[in-house]
Amino acid sequence: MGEMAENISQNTLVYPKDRRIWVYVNLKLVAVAMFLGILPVIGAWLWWWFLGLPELNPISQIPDTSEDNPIGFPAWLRVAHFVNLFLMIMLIRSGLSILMDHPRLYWNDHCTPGSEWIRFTPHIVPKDRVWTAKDDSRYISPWIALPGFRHTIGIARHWHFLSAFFWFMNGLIFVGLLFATNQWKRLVPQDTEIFMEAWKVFVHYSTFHMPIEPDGFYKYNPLQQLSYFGVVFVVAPLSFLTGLAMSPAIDNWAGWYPRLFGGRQSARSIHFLAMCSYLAFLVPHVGMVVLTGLCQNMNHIVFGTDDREADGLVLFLGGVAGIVGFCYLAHWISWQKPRWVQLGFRYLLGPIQFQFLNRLSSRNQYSRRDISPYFWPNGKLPHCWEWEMLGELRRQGFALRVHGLVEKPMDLSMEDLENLGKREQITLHHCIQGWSGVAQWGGVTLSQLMDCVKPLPTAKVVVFRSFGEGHYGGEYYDTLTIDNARHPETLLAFEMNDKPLSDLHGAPLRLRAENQLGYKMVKWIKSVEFVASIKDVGKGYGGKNEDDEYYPVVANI
Ligand SMILES: Nc1nc2c(c(=O)[nH]1)N[C@H]1C(S)=C(S)[C@@H](COP(=O)(O)O)O[C@H]1N2
Ligand SMILES: [Mo]
Repeated sequence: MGEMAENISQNTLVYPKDRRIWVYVNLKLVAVAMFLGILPVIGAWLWWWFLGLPELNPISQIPDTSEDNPIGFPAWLRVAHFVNLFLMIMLIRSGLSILMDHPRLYWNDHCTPGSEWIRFTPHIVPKDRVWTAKDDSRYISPWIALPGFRHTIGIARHWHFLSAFFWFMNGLIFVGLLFATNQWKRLVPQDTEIFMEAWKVFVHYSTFHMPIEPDGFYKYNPLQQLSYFGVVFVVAPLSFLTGLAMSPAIDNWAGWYPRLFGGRQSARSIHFLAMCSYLAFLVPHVGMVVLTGLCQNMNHIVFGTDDREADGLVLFLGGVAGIVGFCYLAHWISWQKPRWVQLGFRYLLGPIQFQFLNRLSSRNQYSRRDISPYFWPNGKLPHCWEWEMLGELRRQGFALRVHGLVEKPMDLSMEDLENLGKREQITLHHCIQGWSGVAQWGGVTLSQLMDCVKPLPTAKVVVFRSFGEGHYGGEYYDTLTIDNARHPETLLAFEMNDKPLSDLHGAPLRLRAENQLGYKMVKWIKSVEFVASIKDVGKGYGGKNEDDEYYPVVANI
């Protein structure tokens, strides 16, 4: 396996020897992107040479101090702006940790190695041996990412979703108050002339002619207005919507939803590009704030006043120091008190996960044509004799133990299971790390099994135990709530793409729970137990990954 010693607990800081991160992009794409980026600048220069510097509409420079126009920045706006800055930093830092867990971006849902348009790893996936998605994850420095290091996606996702939740709320309040007051007039274009005016300003900037700026206390210049509008009303909603398009519960419920963005992986790519556009916005945004009267601009957005003292700037720098302090605190909590992060997420956002996402049926079905030619493997093959001695496709000599809080505990052979009936489905698999793949699965539904063994009313949780071990050693297991076990698409699968399950993908039996992430879908299952609570198994957090890697117990986002 990879460069890192495998038998470590996540709390141990490990610097793998190979810490290379490099960006390998499809060169044609870079050329096209550079060309598209440079095109407007070339246009601006040509305009200047042949038509001269365009004259700016003088009205756009004169402050309009009439009653119905925004004057200055109210407190809610200034607070929302700062909260947004703070949460964006949290989102980007944790997002980078998530990205590095599957450091490849695609425009197709199959994620076949080599089909990515950009990768952040020097590795080319070897074809002559098993290379799991976990082998593929990269190290990222904690100076850049939260929590950083390698394969810390559990914690990173908790920070990401907690921040996303508050960021979304902050955004709703911000946009709501924009329209409840006259502040929307700063951002929303009111006639189409603004595009031409913005272009003229662009010609000025690109040819290094600073135009006379309007006082931002009253209004923005047209280019500024359009770019702020784009960030608030295009990039931000797009980030949110593409984020949702990565959820297994949503995608397997409404197949049209991820297709709006070109599929689940395109949504992930767009999510990443949206982050890039924020950063691309941030550079000129901060640059212009500095160049066009730093102290005055800072007073606008900090105190809501229009004078030139330095106190706004000073308080803002204090705020930035506060953010840096919080980043350090978040890093410390992530490594010293990771359970707090896991449980913080569970108690704050778990109820939403249960109320909305968990109820969606995974009714969306793909067709055989959609089946992925490549399906990333994950996990370690079992190496215990009970599994190794099983005959013919691991089916002979196998008996599934079904026990615990049930009326009729049973040992079921593969034949017994097949005789219960078979359901087939073609669905999109979502690994927590970021990759996906479409496959056909055939197996017996958990409902059918439950009808046989008759769980007692006290049984609330179903435990699936594996012959295999977890990433950091010890038996791999995971749990489903009784409700998720009853979903019609929850299967004990013995077939993948019309063939008996292979060793790599979980022979003889593996779980399919289509509204959940991949780590819930235990492979190489040896037993199914009904218990009263997740507290009754392992360390009590709901599964091997939940225990060791602080993954969430409900995995529908
Ligand atoms: N026993 C066991 N089951 C496991 C895992 C594992 O490590 N051990 N990994 C899980 C994860 S993270 C994923 S994404 C899926 C991957 O299934 P695949 O290898 O068939 O693609 O299996 C899940 N089941
Ligand atoms: Mo996974």
